[in-house]
Amino acid sequence: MATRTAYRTCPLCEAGCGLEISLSTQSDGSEVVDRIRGDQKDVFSAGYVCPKGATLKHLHEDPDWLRQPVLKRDGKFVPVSWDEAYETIAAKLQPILKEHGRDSVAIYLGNPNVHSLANSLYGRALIMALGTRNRFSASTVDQRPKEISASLMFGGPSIPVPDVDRTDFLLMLGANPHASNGSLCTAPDFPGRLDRLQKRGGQLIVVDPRRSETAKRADEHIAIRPGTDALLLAAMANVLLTEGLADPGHLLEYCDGLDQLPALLAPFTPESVAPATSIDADRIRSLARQMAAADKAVVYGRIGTTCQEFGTAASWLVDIVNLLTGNLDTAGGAMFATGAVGQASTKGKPGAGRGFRMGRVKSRVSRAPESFGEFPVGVLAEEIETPGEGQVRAFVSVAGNPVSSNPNSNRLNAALSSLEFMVSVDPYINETTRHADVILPPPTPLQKSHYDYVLLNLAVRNVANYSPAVLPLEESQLPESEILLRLAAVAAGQPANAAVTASLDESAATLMLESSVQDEYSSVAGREIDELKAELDSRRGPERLLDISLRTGPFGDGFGSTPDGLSLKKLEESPHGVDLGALQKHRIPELLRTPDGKIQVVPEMLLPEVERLQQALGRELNGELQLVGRRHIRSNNSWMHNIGVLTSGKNRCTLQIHPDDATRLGVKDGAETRVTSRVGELVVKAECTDVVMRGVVSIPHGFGQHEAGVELRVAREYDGVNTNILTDDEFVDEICGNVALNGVPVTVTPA
Ligand SMILES: Nc1nc2c(c(=O)[nH]1)N[C@H]1C(S)=C(S)[C@@H](COP(=O)(O)OP(=O)(O)OC[C@H]3O[C@@H](n4cnc5c(=O)[nH]c(N)nc54)[C@H](O)[C@@H]3O)O[C@H]1N2
Ligand SMILES: Nc1nc2c(c(=O)[nH]1)N[C@H]1C(S)=C(S)[C@@H](COP(=O)(O)OP(=O)(O)OC[C@H]3O[C@@H](n4cnc5c(=O)[nH]c(N)nc54)[C@H](O)[C@@H]3O)O[C@H]1N2
Ligand code: SF4
Ligand SMILES: [Mo]
Repeated sequence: MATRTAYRTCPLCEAGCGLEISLSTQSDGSEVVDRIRGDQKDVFSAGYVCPKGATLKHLHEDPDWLRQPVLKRDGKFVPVSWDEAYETIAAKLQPILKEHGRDSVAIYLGNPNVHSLANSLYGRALIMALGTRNRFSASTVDQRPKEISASLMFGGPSIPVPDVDRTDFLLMLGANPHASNGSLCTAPDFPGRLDRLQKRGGQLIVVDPRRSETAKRADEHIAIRPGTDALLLAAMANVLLTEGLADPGHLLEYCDGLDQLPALLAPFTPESVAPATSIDADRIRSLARQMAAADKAVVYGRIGTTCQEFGTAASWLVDIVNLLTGNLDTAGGAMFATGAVGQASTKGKPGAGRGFRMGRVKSRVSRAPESFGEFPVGVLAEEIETPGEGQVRAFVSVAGNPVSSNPNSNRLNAALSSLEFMVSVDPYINETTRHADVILPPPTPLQKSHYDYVLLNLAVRNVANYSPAVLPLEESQLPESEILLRLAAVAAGQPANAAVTASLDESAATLMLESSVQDEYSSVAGREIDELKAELDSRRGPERLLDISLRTGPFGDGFGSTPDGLSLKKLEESPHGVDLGALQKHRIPELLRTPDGKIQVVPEMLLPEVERLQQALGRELNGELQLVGRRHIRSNNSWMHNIGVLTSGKNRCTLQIHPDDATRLGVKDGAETRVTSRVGELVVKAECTDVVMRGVVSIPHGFGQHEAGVELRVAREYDGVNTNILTDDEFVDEICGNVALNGVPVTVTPA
């Protein structure tokens, strides 16, 4: 019988749904989870949950989830104590650092870091302690182009989100929220929000090379050739400008460079982009007119527009079309969320800032540009393979599975096996971590507290939601904040013990408070750090840092100056979350961080991109097909295929191919089919279906966990392939090196 109900935000994807978790007490006093369902009272998700939400129980009970560190001895992983694990790491890492310098160690941070409070707050401490330039993350197989385009335009990475709850017209490119639940747009029950948009008479138009689950339910699906979204958007902007439909509304006075747009986009007429995009010129023209005519309209682009050859240009043009149609920074358009943490107080902040720079440092081998302090993941393998000063000899992965998620997997796989030392902070022995010498496992999601430190800054409502851990740690486990801080201690040449990590934690809190009291616009400007620290009770670790962020944030209690404001205590008393209202319009100019306090409509860095786009107008395919990805509601990138209830049923890892292409190439439905790209080759079952347009094939990512040494008993058996064997580390969005995972040229033959 259930004896307790706990509430917890689901940390698995960006939607952040509220969960209601029923537990019962066993005869030995321990608790087990009986059931997980949507929390009807959650202020944001109101009971919505997808099939993955309930599997937090399965993750917690998964026998393959490591409960204590493991160390590789004679090629086999054996359990060891935390002390032994860290001693080994120190013994291996320190000599490499001493002999070859800080850059000889690379670090990769994967996607779950942004879904973990501890990692969002302490990942940086580890990076600083390592002191390497060779930093990588999943961001460069994901949203980096959007971060760059937004930073160039607005001076900082403020990314506008579509105001789905109030818009009348949503033009969605390269996103499939019916599977993904949305991204760079935190919106629990995204599908329900789209239904409501249509029910109130609004329109949803989906642009995608595949008739995705979202496209099927849209008012219209427009099939587009992969990689050509920037051309479509440039042509729409061109129509708006030439037909006198462009009107940025209240933003006009904050625009710098608007007058350059007409000449710049003149070559991109609907007629000129029609062949490349394979969208009718008349439809492009009417789409622009529809956007202009709608009272509240918004363009939203996601993975299909960022993980492609022209990701940065497409991301920029999404915001240009929103700007030109008067839909940027207004209700029902593209709006800026005000997160309760992670943003400084917004009161009274002037627009001017230092602006955005990238490429200050270049990677050693192929001179790829740094952005946000990271190199693109596409160059990781060559940094390991290429001898010479600065060669990467040791590797740290935290919550990442790059062998599965990064391009040219075979190459990266081989590179990782050549390392002198590798340590992974990860619960599983998978394609990547099997190469590690030591694996440090985090607690399960039910054993961690949660606040979505990063993604609530991209939500369609202003919301704050904290959940304490539901279940206690086992004796053999450590909190993930402690795991990361101990690793930081070792990297800094200090002992990995609780005294050292307590002092690192103290410094983190002091630093955070320092930057607030020194900020003249902060609610605690000029106050004493010790006085503020005294107010933080006995909190330590992520909870203390979160409390500081909340209290000094835009909705915070200012440590007493705004007594009704937010604090962690207030969130603890609100298990269903705190609703802070609809997104606020007219955040511009206050949020701009450009040097002149204006929107850079035509960032100089993008001028060569426009030229590159022009060259793409006349491009033809040499009889190759273009490979794109896809997601399924019961997947989560590469790491949840070990949960049987999520992998049961029909095989999902198929090559979708249009029946006309299949006939032409002699490919039979259900038959083993060979797919070859510049870098790799694999054999996969074909699924002949007209959901993909002619000339396009699709394979989902995250499958193919059969490699020797992988200890995932369910996932190993799944009949799937790793599509990133085909994706190409040299096929990138040139401006930032973000990998073009979509639109990869491939040939297809019967196997
Ligand atoms: N072809 C193709 N490739 C893609 C994509 C695509 O669309 N197509 N999508 C890309 C995108 S958007 C992304 S974000 C990347 C993701 O790329 P990655 O982040 O590299 O890969 P994930 O599959 O998310 O792997 C997450 C890892 O974190 C571990 N993990 C899970 N929870 C925790 C935790 O709480 N703590 C720690 N320490 N570890 C944890 C898991 O065991 C797993 O090893 O993949 C990219 N790759
Ligand atoms: N169930 C589930 N949910 C997830 C994840 C997961 O793996 N599974 N991963 C999470 C992560 S890390 C992320 S980043 C988000 C991603 O969330 P989404 O961006 O919604 O990702 P997808 O569902 O892959 O949808 C991308 C769509 O882009 C289309 N596409 C491919 N190439 C192009 C192109 O050139 N142009 C256009 N217009 N479309 C193109 C594909 O056909 C596909 O339908 O999902 C998150 N949520
Ligand atoms: S959509 Fe599913 S996986 Fe994502 S937060 Fe909600 S329940 Fe969790
Ligand atoms: Mo992602």
